[in-house]
Amino acid sequence: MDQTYLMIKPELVADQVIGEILKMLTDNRFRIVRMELKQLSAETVKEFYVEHEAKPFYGELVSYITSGPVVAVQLEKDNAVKDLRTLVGATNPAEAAPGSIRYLHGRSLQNNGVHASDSDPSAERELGIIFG
Ligand code: 3AN
Repeated sequence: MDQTYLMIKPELVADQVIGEILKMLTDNRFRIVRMELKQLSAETVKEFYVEHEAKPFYGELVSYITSGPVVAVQLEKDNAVKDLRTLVGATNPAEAAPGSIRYLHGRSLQNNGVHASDSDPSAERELGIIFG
């Protein structure tokens, strides 16, 4: 079965909307196989977002993701990566499809609520970094 990684970012954890997001996952037939409330270190987040290392927003991205605990979720479903990206919506909440997680819960391009792996190799890499 295909696997993917979802990360509920600190602002949504702080706002207690984890339950709503988990319900959207299970309503869409994702199976939660592992889940942890975790404070990530700067080292872990830098490695996780290494593809953005040269971008102007990298420093801010690292401080934002380490600003409080995230909920790290390993999910299983046929076509997990593609189906989760669809449920999550576009990176910019202003462009996310109505009903998607970022449409409902994202606030800005940076504070867009959740992260979802963008390919099978990314999912494997990200699950390895977060869960070891
Ligand atoms: P996605 O999370 O949809 O795969 P990426 O990988 O392009 O999007 O971006 C990773 C994270 O970096 C985003 N979730 C967002 O928090 C932040 N980000 C992306 N682009 C920008 C930007 N132009 N300005 C500020 N933050 C950004």
